[in-house]
Amino acid sequence: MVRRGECVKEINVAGIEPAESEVIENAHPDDEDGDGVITEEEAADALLRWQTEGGSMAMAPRAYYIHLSGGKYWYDSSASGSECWRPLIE
Ligand SMILES: [Ca+2]
Repeated sequence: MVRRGECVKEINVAGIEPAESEVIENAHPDDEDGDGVITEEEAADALLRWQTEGGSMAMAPRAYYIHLSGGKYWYDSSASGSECWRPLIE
């Protein structure tokens, strides 16, 4: 007899590899979903915020630079300020 709530759970095949939506530590402030990738949209949003709302002058161009370098980045705790976020070249 099968009781309610005991149905077989779906196996998440995508869970075998790190999901792209995984939130990383020390995400760039302009990485809106914190997934370790600056998308074109996030880079554009960063530049827009910088220009219209007086956002960080260092962070927005950095976000755009990371986007142009492929989007992925890593956090270098030995650097300072916006330099901490470095493009991840694969
Ligand atoms: Ca992102």
